[in-house]
Amino acid sequence: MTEPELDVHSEPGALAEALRTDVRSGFSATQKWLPAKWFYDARGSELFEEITALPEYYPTRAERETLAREAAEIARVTGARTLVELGSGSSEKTRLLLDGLRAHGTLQTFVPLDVSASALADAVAAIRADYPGLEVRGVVGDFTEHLGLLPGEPPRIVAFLGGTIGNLLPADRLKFLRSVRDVLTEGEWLLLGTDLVKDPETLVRAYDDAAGVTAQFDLNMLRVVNELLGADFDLDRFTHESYWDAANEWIEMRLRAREDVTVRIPGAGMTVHFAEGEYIRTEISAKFRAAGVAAELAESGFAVQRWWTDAQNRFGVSLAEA
Ligand code: AVJ
Repeated sequence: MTEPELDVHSEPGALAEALRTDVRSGFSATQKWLPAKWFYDARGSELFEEITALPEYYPTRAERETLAREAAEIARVTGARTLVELGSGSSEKTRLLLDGLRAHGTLQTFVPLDVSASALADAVAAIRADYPGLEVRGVVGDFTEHLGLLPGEPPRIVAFLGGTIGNLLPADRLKFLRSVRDVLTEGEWLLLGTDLVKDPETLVRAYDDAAGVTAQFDLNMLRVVNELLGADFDLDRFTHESYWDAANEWIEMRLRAREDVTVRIPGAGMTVHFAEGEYIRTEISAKFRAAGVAAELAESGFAVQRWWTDAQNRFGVSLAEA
């Protein structure tokens, strides 16, 4: 192996440290919550891959439809030499972009960045095997923190797919888009996937599937807290819910206590009480309108050059220039 397996931008123990900070602040808030990134240990990343194949979970298929149709156009418009993918997970949809950019003849380097080291290692190995000659530089990190460290020759295209931007609160979203804009030079690119507002029933079912995979995914966050902070969450005492917040136009995932529960969390130095019916907000997944996406991109210093959706108008993809 001539290249390093992964660049890891965190010290040993930094993960538990970061979770401790989030648990302390999230569990002392009036409305208890934890950031969605804590779903994604090895098990959580596997469960997410399962979610993407569920009949109810349309975003992955809808986005793939657009990327398959437009990959050649994306390559033609951007002429990118480097593809950076933020929150890449398994990098499966990325292959459509890699194929398009390779066929165009400009692509040299692929930089997948993900918080899950295990998911990233698998993706890096698979892409290296299937794309000989492509330089693959996996980066383990949080896309809200490690953007300054991205390698690769310009022009770069940063792909942020899957609608993951919807997992950030609106204020953090803008901060994040500006930070992406700041690491790019004029003439570089952002490819952004955004799930779109649609009827609430479709949205709610996408986050509460009949097979219960999303429930397992949601509950996995409590298991992560148990593992990293030595907590004693009993997963059977919490139940998964998907809720459409019409005013904010986002889906919330919630873990609701079935009964009064007291949880010891030694790694955070706290004991937390949940009253029966009280819930932890584990994720927001904002849904967008075309005009809103364009406005946020413009406000962050991007010029939107293309906007595409799937045939059923479920999911939007923007190509924006720095
Ligand atoms: C990480 C944005 C792709 O919000 O739809 C899937 C995560 N959560 N089911 C989303 C998720 C519950 C997902 N993304």
